Amino acid sequence: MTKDITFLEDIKTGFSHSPKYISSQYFYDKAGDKLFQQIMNMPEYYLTDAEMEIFKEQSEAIIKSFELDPKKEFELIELGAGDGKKTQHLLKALLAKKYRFTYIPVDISQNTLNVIESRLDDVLVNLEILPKQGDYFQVLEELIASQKPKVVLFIGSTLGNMPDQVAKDFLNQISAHVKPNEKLLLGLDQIKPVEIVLPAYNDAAGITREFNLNLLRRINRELEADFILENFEHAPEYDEIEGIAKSYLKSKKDQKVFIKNLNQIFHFAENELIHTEISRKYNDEILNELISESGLEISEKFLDKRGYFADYILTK
Ligand code: AVI
Repeated sequence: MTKDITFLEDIKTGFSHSPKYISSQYFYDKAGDKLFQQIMNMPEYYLTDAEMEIFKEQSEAIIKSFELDPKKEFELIELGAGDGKKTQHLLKALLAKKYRFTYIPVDISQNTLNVIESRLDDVLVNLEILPKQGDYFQVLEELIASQKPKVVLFIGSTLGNMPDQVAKDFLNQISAHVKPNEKLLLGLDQIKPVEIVLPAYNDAAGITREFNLNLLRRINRELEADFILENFEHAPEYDEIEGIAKSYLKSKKDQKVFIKNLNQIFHFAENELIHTEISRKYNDEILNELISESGLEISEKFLDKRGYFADYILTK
């Protein structure tokens, strides 16, 4: 209920703003979760394959970089657990090396946690898994009292969906929840040419387009609006100097849309844009600026063979 009111208010605020926007957190309803899974399988969406390759081929070196005491049990906490396909390789390597640890995937969606738990139960029988549903920092707060050392994972370049100031605050918060020498493994897509990045946000099969338009479908359903989806097009952009991909929905014509639950009509001019997402790309300099006040430092960096994606090890 609270969530619905927030959605309603956020849409009102975003559509009353110039330029109009919708927060990218609203992509992820049931249909959006499914579409994102499909995006990850698209040939143009290199991010997943690149990070998968790092986990598949460099898990042993990653584990070394954690600088764990093999005699001590530890907690491996994954923020925004996804489907576990990438993490699975790291977990497997840790088990093979006889590390004793509890894997704690944290996600706001219980459904996501159920999927990951059943997947991992099937492939890694000896894994101790303790899924936690809820807000990342609430869960980290609960775990702060634990005497066991922690390694925190935040992969998939999810940080890139936050504006830099928000990302900075987020990293400061993570740092506040870990002890000296504990590690954060942070997966970040790297800045690269537009010819590679833009297709990842505009796949030929049109899945990302559907993912973006699903926002309007969701507003229609949950807020009783009358968006005609055909009247909007998916319009992504990427500026390789700035290193930020931006997604928009563009109004194909001058039109009015009624949102019943707000009892309000919104006007969209021809070619008017609704901003729906940023996906920042990084380099070491940008990351160093983001962590400059956090007490975290880059201690290692693992790249895929093409140098598209990096998993950084940050140490407090
Ligand atoms: C979840 N996140 C890192 C994805 C990204 O690449 O920004 C979401 C996404 N949006 C469109 N395609 C994928």
